[in-house]
Amino acid sequence: MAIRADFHLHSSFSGDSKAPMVEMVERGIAMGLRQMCFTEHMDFDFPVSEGIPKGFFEVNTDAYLYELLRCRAVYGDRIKLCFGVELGLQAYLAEVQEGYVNSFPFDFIIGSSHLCNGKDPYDAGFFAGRSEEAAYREYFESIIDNLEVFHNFDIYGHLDYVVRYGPDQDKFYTYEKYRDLFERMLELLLENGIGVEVNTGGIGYGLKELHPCREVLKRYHDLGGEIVTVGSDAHRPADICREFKRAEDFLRDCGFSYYTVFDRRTASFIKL
Ligand code: HSO
Ligand code: ZN
Ligand code: ZN
Ligand code: ZN
Repeated sequence: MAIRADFHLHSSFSGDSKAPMVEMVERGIAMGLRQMCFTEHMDFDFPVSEGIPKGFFEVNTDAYLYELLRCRAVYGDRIKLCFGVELGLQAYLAEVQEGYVNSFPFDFIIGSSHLCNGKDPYDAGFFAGRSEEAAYREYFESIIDNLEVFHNFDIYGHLDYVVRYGPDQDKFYTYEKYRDLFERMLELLLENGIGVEVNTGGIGYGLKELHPCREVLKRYHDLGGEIVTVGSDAHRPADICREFKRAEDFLRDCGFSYYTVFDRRTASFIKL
């Protein structure tokens, strides 16, 4: 059985996507999906820079929900459409994040690290003047900082997102090098019932593997972790379900015989 739910999708309600929601939905139906969960960007206090004006990654959640409900009315007999958000986490924003997630009837919330101590790994400056390993460590440490103060989300998105942008990406990246940090991260995820996302979007950046790397997902499984969603992180119709066969093999190899979907913040499990 193929994976028939894509739980990480953007449309034009995200600052960095131009794709109309209806085009995403039509492509999802054509690909044979049974469920799609939109997870538009909501990154509070994202730094302003060239090409990123104030509020760029802050979804207009009312407008987004209105369009999602309209799509449900049109396509609801062909596909289940879920109301999600990708919340860009920063530890000092814990209260703002808590208020936001409680203000809308979300089905699913991804917590993601797009910033690390206020800096964007997407900018080359994040890596300048230090080793790649030092930059990756700072990023993983900031995930731990987030997990120590905020838990009101369902899964951590693309746990090793930072390697997309490193000078050598995942060429020299191993679980071993960051073992101490991953162990703490996984402990906090398990303690708080937060799952791990298999994000296939990194392949488009030239990575060898999906997010997170194999050892991280294996270790999450071996420690008793059960919540694993799959998402393409598509920002345009052509990327929906991208590398999903690979995600299926990856899940099996890490010990999972199912994947997870969410409805009204409640998990259910679908056999692979
Ligand atoms: N957060 C985006 C990538 C990015 N663009 C960071 C600018 N800064 C990933 O969807
Ligand atoms: Zn994006
Ligand atoms: Zn993201
Ligand atoms: Zn995303």
